[in-house]
Amino acid sequence: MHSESPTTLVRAQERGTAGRATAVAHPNIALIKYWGKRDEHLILPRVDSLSMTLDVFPTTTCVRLAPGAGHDKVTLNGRPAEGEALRRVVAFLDLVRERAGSAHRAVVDSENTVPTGAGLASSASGFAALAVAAAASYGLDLDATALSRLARRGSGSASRSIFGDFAMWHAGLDSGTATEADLSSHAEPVPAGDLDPALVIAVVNAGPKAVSSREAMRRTVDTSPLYEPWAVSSKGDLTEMRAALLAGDIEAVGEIAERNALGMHATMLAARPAVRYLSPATLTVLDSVLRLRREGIPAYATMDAGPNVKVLCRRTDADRVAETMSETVPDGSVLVAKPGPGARLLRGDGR
Ligand code: 2P0
Repeated sequence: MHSESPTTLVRAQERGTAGRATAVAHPNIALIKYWGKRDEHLILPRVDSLSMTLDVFPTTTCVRLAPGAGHDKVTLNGRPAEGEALRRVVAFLDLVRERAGSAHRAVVDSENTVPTGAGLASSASGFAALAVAAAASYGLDLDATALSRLARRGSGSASRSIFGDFAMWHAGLDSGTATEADLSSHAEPVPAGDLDPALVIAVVNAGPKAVSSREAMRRTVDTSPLYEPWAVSSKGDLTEMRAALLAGDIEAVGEIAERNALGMHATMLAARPAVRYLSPATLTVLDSVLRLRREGIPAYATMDAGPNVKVLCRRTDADRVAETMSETVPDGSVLVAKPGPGARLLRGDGR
């Protein structure tokens, strides 16, 4: 497990070169899902969520201040960013500039190692790395909690990728001022007992999604009669999940994660019009997961805003589970991930 303490995570002035910093962050997969916002501008969620940060597919992002430049220059995987992707990065930099009292534009260069079309979202690792690198390059000295809050403003799930292993993102205070709500909504590490988990990722379809998760969440909250009941039951799931993690009980962790994810998809299916990310291939994989369980292997599925399935199991069972997944989706690809580290600055700005 990765026990990087928040206080050692980032001291921008010590570890970043003034005006330039490079950070690395990994994606995370939620075991208790974030689905639904109560404030779209501040990205405040309706529910608490809890995730495992992965040890695969880091995003590495360099932010360099460009005094005198008239606009930000953003490159994603070697290509100039445009459209919505550019708009979101510039809006995020505006937030950092406002806090730093700086008017300098920046040059952002981000490399994401998720294989093209792997069907894994990169916004969590992307905005976590951007938050850490941008804070350091603009001279903001933020602790891990403040970085999590900042990363949240780029993409909700990025708040969790600031931390390694297991992290819980607090929905935050629902009463009081916007500032109080903002301050109270951040992730924190979650203790786990003797648990040696793996997530076997079965990529059944690498194509782009028909409905963005942002739009799908909005539609679900606005129109699904199942949303509120799921949000209520998710509270109980989270309490039980924390206890199961602490007890190192992989069966309980898996059962809770699976029911929470299926419930989230049920809310979408009941939205008007319905949002359906699960494909026939997804259901075939879910059948295989059930079969593994009948054979005595604790394996449990979770799905996000897409058809791909992540199967939680013991690390010692990961090869067997991966083999079964490869047989189940011969045209897909299968990857094995384990708990990974939190976001961090690279020393000496090395890349
Ligand atoms: C999660 N997902 O908890 C949930 C489960 C997808 C399904 O977080 O609008 O890209 O940028 O805050 O973080 C995907 O949502 O959404 C997501 P925004 P984000 O991982």
